[in-house]
Amino acid sequence: MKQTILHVALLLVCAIGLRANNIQTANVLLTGQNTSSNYTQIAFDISWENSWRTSTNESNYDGAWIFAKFRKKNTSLWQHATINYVSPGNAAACGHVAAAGATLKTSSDGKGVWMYRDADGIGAVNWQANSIQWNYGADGVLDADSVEIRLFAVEMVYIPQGSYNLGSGGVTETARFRDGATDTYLSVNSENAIVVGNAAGNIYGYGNTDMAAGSIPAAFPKGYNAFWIMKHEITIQAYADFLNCLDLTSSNLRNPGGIGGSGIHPALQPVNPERPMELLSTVDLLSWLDWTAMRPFTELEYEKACRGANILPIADEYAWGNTTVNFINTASNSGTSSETYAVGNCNYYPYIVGTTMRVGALATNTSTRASAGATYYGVLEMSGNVSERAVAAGYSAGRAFTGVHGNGALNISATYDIPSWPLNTGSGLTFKGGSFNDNSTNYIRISDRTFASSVSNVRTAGYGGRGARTAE
Ligand SMILES: [Ca+2]
Ligand SMILES: [Ca+2]
Ligand SMILES: [Ca+2]
Repeated sequence: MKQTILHVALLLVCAIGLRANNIQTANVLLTGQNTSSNYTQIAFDISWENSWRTSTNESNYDGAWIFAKFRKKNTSLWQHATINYVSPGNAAACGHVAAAGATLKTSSDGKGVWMYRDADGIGAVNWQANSIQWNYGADGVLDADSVEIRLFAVEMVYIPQGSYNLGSGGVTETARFRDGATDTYLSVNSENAIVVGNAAGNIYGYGNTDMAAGSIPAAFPKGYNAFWIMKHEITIQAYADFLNCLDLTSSNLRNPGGIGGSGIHPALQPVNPERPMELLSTVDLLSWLDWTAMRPFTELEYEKACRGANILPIADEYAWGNTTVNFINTASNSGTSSETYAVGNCNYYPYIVGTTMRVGALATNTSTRASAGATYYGVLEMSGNVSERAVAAGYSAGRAFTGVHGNGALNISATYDIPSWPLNTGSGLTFKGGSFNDNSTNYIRISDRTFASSVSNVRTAGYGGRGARTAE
C-alpha cells in the first residue's frame, strides 16, 4: 500500500511520497476546488511493475485500489474521503481524469477507485496527471478548512466472472469440498444457493466434516461473480500505514508487534516494508480490511482465484496448478526491496528459510506461473509465505457473510464493526494456503480445508492476510 501525504491550507499545498511496495504514487495535490459544489480534484501520478491485461486464456488484468484519507488541521482523526460516484462510475461520469491507457472507475459506495489498463498489454505502467473528484462537502469539510490528505494504493488482480470447479478430488486434502454424490469436484455455475447434501450437484465436505447441514446462501460470495483480490499478502508497510493513521491508543491496540525498524507512532517505519505482515489476529486483519474499505475473501473465492474458470482440477494441486513444490532457498539481497531466491517457488517449512519472504520476490520478467508460485490469474503467495484467513462456508457463522465492504471507519475500540462479518472466534473463518511456520504440505494445497472451522483470534507467527472487493 502506498500513501502520499498532503498538508493543505484552504485545500491547497504540498505532497510527500513515502516508500512502500512496488506501487508508487507521486505528485499528489489538490486542485480545481469547486466551492459551489463542494468538491476538489485529487491529482496524482501512479506507477507499478509487472502489470498486465490479456484477452486470451485468463482474460484478466491487474490494477490498483486507490482510496484517500483526510483529517482537518488540529484534529487527530483520519477519515475516509468520499469519491464522486455517478453511475456507471467511469471517469467521464464522475469527473475523474485518467492518463492515456488507463481506466478509472469509482466503486458505487464512493469509497475509492479502481485503476487498470484499458487495453491489452504487459509490463510496468506509469500514468501521470490523473485526478479523482473528492466530494469534501459530503465529508463535513468546509470550503476554507485546512486539511491533510493521504492517498493509498493497493495492487489488485481482477478475477473475471465464470464457472469453476470446487475441490480437486485429492486424497490428501482434509475436509475438501466435493460433489454430494461422488468424491470429485463440484462445478459452481452461478451465485445461487448450494444445498449441502449427498445428491449430485449438492456440496459436501469429504468425510462429512466441516460442512453443516443446510445450504450456502445465494448472498455468500462464491467466486462465480467477478471480484478483485490483492496481488500480494498485506505488507508490513501497508499495515504500518494503517497504524500511523490511528490515534496512539488505537495503534497500540491494533499493533501486534513485528513492525520493526525505526520511528515511533505516528511515524512507524518498518525495517522490512515489503515483507508480509504476520502476527495478525482475526480482529487486526478484519479491522484493516474495514479501514481500507475492502472485505475478506471466502474460501470459495480462494479456490476460484487459484484454479481459474473452466479448468479441470488436478488432484492435490498447489496454487500454481500442479503438485510439484520447490521450497525457496539461497536468498539474494535478503531483507531488502530486491530480495530474490535462486531456488524454489514457495516459502514453506520453518527449517528452510525460517521467516517471511518479500512479497513478489518470485515474480520476474522471465518467471512462469510455476516458478513465480502464481495462481491461474497471477495472484502471488496464495500457497505459502503467510497463512491467510478466509470466510468459511461450513457453518452458519461464516454463511452469514454477504460480501459487504468495509466503510473506511472503525468503532471506538479500533475494531471492525460490520455485523455480517465473522466474529473473532468460532467457525466463521478458515486459514488458507499455509505459512512458512507450518509443517504439512497439505496446508498449501488449494482445496485443503484442515482449518475450516478452527481459526482463533491469536497473534501467531505466520498468520497474515489479504483483502478482496466485489467487482462492479
Ligand atoms: Ca461551498
Ligand atoms: Ca500466503
Ligand atoms: Ca466500519
